[in-house]
Order: sequence, then structure tokens, then C-alpha cells
Amino acid sequence: MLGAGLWGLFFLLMKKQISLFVTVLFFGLNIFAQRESYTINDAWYFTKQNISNDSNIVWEKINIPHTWNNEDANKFKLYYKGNAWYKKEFMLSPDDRDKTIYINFEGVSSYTEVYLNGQLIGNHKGGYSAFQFDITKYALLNKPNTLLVKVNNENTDITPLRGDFTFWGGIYRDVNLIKLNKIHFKSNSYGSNGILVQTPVVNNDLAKIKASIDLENSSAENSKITISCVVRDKKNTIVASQIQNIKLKTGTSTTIVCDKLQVNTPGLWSPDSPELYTVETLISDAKTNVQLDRIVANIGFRWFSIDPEKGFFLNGKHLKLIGVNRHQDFEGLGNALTDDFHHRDMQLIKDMGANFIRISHYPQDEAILNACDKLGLIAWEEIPLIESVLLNHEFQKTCETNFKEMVYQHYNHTAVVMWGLMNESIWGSIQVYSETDRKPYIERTHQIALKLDSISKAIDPQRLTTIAHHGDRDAYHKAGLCDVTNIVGWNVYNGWYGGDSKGFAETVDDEHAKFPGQKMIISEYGAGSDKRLHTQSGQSFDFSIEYQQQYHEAILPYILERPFLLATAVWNMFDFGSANRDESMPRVNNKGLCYYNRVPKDVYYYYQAMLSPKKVLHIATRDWTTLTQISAYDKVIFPVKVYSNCKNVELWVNGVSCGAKSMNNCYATWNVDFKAGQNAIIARGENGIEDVAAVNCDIIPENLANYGNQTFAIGINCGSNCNFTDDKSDFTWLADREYKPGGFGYLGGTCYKPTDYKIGFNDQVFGTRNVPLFQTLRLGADAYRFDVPSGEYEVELCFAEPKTENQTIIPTVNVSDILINKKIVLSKWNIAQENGRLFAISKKIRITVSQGEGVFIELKNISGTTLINAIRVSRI
Ligand code: GCB
Ligand code: CA
Repeated sequence: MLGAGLWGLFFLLMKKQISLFVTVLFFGLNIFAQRESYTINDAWYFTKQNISNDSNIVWEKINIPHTWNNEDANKFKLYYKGNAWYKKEFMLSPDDRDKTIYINFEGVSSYTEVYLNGQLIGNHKGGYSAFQFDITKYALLNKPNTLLVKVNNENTDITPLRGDFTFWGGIYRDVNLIKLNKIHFKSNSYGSNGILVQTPVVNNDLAKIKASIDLENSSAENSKITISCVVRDKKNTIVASQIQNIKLKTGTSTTIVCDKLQVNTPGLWSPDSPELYTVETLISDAKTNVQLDRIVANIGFRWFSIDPEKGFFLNGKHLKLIGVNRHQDFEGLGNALTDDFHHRDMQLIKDMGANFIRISHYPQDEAILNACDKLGLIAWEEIPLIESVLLNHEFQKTCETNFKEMVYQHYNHTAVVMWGLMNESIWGSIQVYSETDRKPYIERTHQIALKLDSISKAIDPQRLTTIAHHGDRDAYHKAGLCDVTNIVGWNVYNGWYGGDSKGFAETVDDEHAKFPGQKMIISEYGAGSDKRLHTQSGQSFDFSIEYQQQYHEAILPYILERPFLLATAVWNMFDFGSANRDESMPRVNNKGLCYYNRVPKDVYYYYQAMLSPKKVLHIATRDWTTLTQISAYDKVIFPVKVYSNCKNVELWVNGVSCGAKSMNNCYATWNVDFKAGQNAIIARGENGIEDVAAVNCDIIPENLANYGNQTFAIGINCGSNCNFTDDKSDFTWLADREYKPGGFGYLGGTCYKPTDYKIGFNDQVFGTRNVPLFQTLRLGADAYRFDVPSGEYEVELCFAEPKTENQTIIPTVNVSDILINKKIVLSKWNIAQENGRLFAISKKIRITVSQGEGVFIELKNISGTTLINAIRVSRI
């Protein structure tokens, strides 16, 4: 079926060769008056000063991508949100006289005003989509053009109004100059490139392609043009084409449709085989055949369906979608990233074995969408309509515009299967307003959802719509928000924000039983972890690496057992910046399967072993390579876990086999003997696959007398189940423990737990890097005792009093006498009175320990309760 179209094209190409020869002779190389597009990221000037009032402007010379928050938002909740200015000079050549010139911004956060040579040429609301302006009539040839861009990241009337991530301000994606022939593909006002490709029919035998093409003639003459659409397969062979001749009057634009394109027995696109075709669209002069404009899009052929019981089907086959959410920022750089960062992220996601990505919570760089197409990752993309809305009409309009921008700009990406309308959309309204006051907000949210859904169906009828809700399920059902979209997404945090991981299964089963027709995605689930915190008895909200592993090892099997969960996405693939957040790593949300700098955590390999078709064998000790353990012997028994999709794995430690184990849920754990110092671990699976790791072990004797004359230091992380390691000094503070004669630990008291699922408090403690050490504390302890040998010691007592608000467990005034070996060292000690709250206090006291007395630290309560956050006893 290489019908008339192809022959037509063949002749066209033949003819073009001849005319090409002719025209080259006459006009030189200028005849390829095609689009020219290049970045203008270089040598901009930046200032946060008010350039209209201030006469002493200090401009900083920078390159784009750029954000002005890469330093302050990593430190402060109140990072700079306000206006800033960017300035850039660029030249155009006299040859640009006959061209239409656009300036294109791929992403500016989040309100932008663009001035060229002193004139306002346009503005844009929204920090995550591209926009462009026609600058032809303002541009100067052969003279410097001055571009001035005002940017603001306050988001007072632009979504997101709120959200658990940093609103990095700046021109943080590429800026392009695009020069077009006067006759060209015309971008619509939502930043499409002028060509929208659909596949209205795809099956095993046939794929039909429909391209809708926007054209503009801004030349002075009426013209006759030829539009050709050519589809090529992966070997670059032409498989379909269509040619149309049209007349386009001067000063007009039009839309034409190419819908005669079809491919027999198409190679289908899927995560396992992401086969892509190209659609090349050309405008040429009908008389001379000179090419005027050209755009090439990638396209894949696939079809999909969803079923409330059976889940997702791609190309007629069941496909469980399992993947991750992705935020775009990177440690120390904010959102100002080049494409190589985006490529690496997507490769990491693919290599983990995921087949699904929720591009959250906003449209991302074109590079992300390209990677999804090429790597085979099915995508959900959404706009950042998060937590709350404004009631005014203008706000709604902006949301609609941002939504259309996303759909039009990423329309041609095969990977995208669903458009997300909003995230946890009424959570903020519930938090902020009373039951009655929130009503109009919830109603407006519903109204916006209906509108966005209808926009999606009108522009892009083949794709599905979806939405992500938080755990207050009744509220969303009551609001009608579960009845708008094709799919309903739930962010389910049992096992983290309350309850345990079993609750995850209960929640989704309950929802499914109540609403059996609902097509359900788990749009988020996750747990935080901090590389400095380790335990052998993890619990929710301790931020230990081990609890996060345990959580995911429990949840993923629940997901796999439930076909009605058509897709799931871990929150989050990467740790990310969230300036409002305190917790163990202030300014960071640490629920990533990888660290903020993209190094995978061990738990990444659990997913890889479970999901990836390739052989995986990973000794899961990389997050905890320096152990400090207590032992009565010269060795410690320590559980070593291996993640693997091998059947059996044998483990060796220091050259001795610990035996082979069969993998269950893609892991097994060996209790091995570690000696003090370096320990070498080897794991071997089938077919010669092996992994090698090293763990350094420091042993603290159970009986401290065994230290003899050695120098040593023992730290206790009071009120915590976790060891805490200072990642700069490498010193480890051990999990709190009860005193046993000969050893060390507390006498009396309780561990501070504000709720049954949290340990310690989450507010930031200032004056320290070691925030988690100070967030956990022991309440009402009578004493700590260390049965150390006699000698000279330094005792360090660490305190941080929590803030008074919501103080249900700890009294607000706490005064105690603190004694060491019966001598008062801190009398009538009132931490908050002397130092304020949420501040790290360390008192170091020198003492001489004589025979048999050890270090006996008494906390004698005067009023309120005694509290202590950490203790270190060091021999000097
Ligand atoms: C959510 C939000 C997401 C947060 C996440 C969390 O439900 O949608 O933006 O970052 O929870 O970590 O709390
Ligand atoms: Ca502590």
C-alpha cells in the first residue's frame, strides 16, 4: 500500500534534485531558507535589584540555565521570592531581514515579562511550560538588541500556590532564537510547534496517522505551497507520505490536516521495545520546490485500554505499570540543569526496571519527554495545580492556559498516556479554612477539574485523564473529584504518615471494594531516609535507611498482588528540595530511592531486582559502610542483606562462606561475623554473577573495662532507635540503650514519641549539622551510667528543647540539676531559658574518674521533666 502519495513524493524528490541544482546556481546556499534555531543562553546579566528605582545596579554575568535560589533555598525557609531581572544583548544579521523571528523560553519560574529594545513584547504566567514571542517588528538588524526579562517567583496568583517543593526562581531552561522563513509552521498561542500528530487507529495490522498542521504566510505575497508529510521507520525507510498543494494568501494562516498516512503491520511501541518512527513535515514553494520549513517529530504506534479489575493493557496485552515520580531539581543546583542531567535521571529510572513515570508535579523539560519516548517509559504528566485554588476567574484561566500548554507542547510524545489535572487539590483548603469557609474552594476545585478534563478530551481525545488525591478519601468523593477523570490516583502513605505498611493494602482494598468501577493508580507512596541514620529495628519516621527498605519490601508485593492497581509510582525517585520541610534533613524531602545527587540508595536495587529483566545482585551495605557496634567478643554478628533476582546466592565474609540462601521477595539476609576493621564481603549468584563490598567495623566492648588504657569515645543518640553518624567527622552516636552493669546506658525515662508513628520531633534544630541527633530525646531519665575505667574524661551533654506549640507530652518549663559523679555540673538547668528552643546546645565537662566509679550522670528533676538529646564520653 505504498500508494499515490509515495509516488508523488518520489517525483517531488526527483524534481527537487533538479531544481535544487538550478536554484543553487542562481541564489547560492540561501535557498534553504529553513528554520534556524539556536540557544541564546550565554552571557546574560542578572540582578535582584529594582532596576527602575536603583541607579547603582550591580549586574552579575551569568549563563542560563540559572536560578537565584540555589544557595538560599538550601538554607532558609524564607528564600528569596520576588522580582529579578535578566538582560542580554544579541545581534541579528542583515540576512535576517526577510525572516520571522521568535524568542522562545523553555521554562522560566514563574512570572515573566519580556522587553525588547525598551518595548514590552509580552508576558507569561507559569513556571513549567515553554512560551514564545514574535519579535520580528521590534528587532534591529546589524545593531545590538537589548533583551530585558523581569521574572518573579512569588506565585501569588499562579499555580502552585503551595506545595511540598521549592519554587526555584529564574530562567532555568534554555532560551532559543528561532528564525523562520516568512512562510512557516505556525506555533499556536500555547507554544506548540505547529504540528500535532495523532494515531487515530493502531492495531497489529495497521496504523493511521493524522497530522494537523498550522501554517502562516507573513510574506508580502500570496503563495502556492506544497506540504508534504513523510513517515519513516527505524531504518529510515519511507513507509507513508502525503502531499498537498495549497494557496496561502499574504498575511493569513490556516490549518491543514494530513490524514491519509497509514502504515501496514506497524512496529509497535512498548516499554520493552520502544520503536519509533519519524514524521517529517515540509513546506516547499510549489513552483520552485525550494524548501521553506521543516519539522521532524518522533512517533510510536501503540494503543492502550484500562479495566477496573484487570488494570492496564498496552497493545492488547496486560502491562502492570510500576514506576516512580520525578522532581527536576538537583543537589546544590536547584532547577538550573542542562539536558545531560535529565538524560541521566531517565536512564536511572529505566535501568531500575520501571516502565512508568509520573512527571510530577509539573511539566518538565522536553528532554524528559524525549527520553520517555526513546527509553520506553509510559508517562503521566500534570500541571502544578496543588493543594488549593483561588476563587477568581483569572486564576482559573491561567490554570487552563498552563494545561493547554502542556498538552500542546508534549502532544507528539508517544510515551504520554495520561494527563494529570491536579494534585491533592483540596488538602490546603481543608487545612486552612473552616468547614463552611472551604466550601466555595472545594466547589471551585471541582469546577476547574471538570473544565480541564473537557479541555483534554477536546484537544487530545485519545489520551486518558487522571488526578492525584491525598488520603482524605471521603472528602474527594464528596466533592465529586473522583468522578471527573478516567483514572483516579491516590497518594497512600500508610506506614509513613501514620499506621503501618499493612495499612497500604487495607486502604487500597477498601477503596476498591467501595468503588469497584474505579480505575485506580497509586500516584504516590514512600518513606524518608537519611544516610546518617541506621538501625536494626526500624520504625516509621525514624528516617533510617533500614526502615525505608523494610517499607518498600512490604509494599511492592502488595502492589504486585493487586491487578486492579493499574499503575503505581514511588514518591520519589530522587531526594528533592523542599524549603518548607524540616525533618532530618531540613530543606530536603528525603523519600528518594536515590540521594539528591542521584547516587542510588541500596533500596533502589530492591526495585531493580524485582523489576528488571537483567540479572541483579547487590550487597545492600553501601548506605552503611562504617558500623559502630557493641559486642562482648572481638567480633560482632551483623545482618548482611543481598538484593537479587538470582534463585540462590552464596555469601562470603573475609574469605569464609556463610552459606547459600534462596531469595525470597528478591532478598535474603545472613547474620555474619564482622571483625574490627575492614571486612570483605562477596556475594555470588548464578552464571558467575557476583558483587563485592567492604564494611568497616568499629567494636565497642560490652564490658567497658576491656578498654584498659586505650583512648576511646562513646556517644549515645538519646531517645532514638538509630545510630547516628556525623557524615563529616564519621563519629557514630549509638542508639539509646538501657544500662547494664559493666556497660553503659540510661536508667529510667522514656523515648520522646509525639505520636505512635513518630519518634522525636521534626522541627529544625539550629546551630548544628547533626539535626537528627538533636530531634530525638529521652524524657524523665534519672541517669545515664558508663562503667568506664579510671582516667581523665570529657563528658559532652547535648540538649535541644522542642518548641512549645503543640507540646502535649513535654512540659513547657523544664528545670533540673545535672550531676556527674555526685557533683553538680549544671545547676537549675533550664535549657530553653538560657538558650531558647530548637537550638543545639553542647556542654563539655572535664572530669577525673577514679577506680570503680565510672561516669554517673544524674538528671534531677526540679520542675517539668528531665530531657537529654545526646551524650558522649571520651577518654582524653
Ligand atoms: C504528597 C504530595 C507531595 C509530597 C509528598 C510527601 O502527597 O503530593 O508533593 O512531597 O506527599 O513527601 O509528603
Ligand atoms: Ca537524640
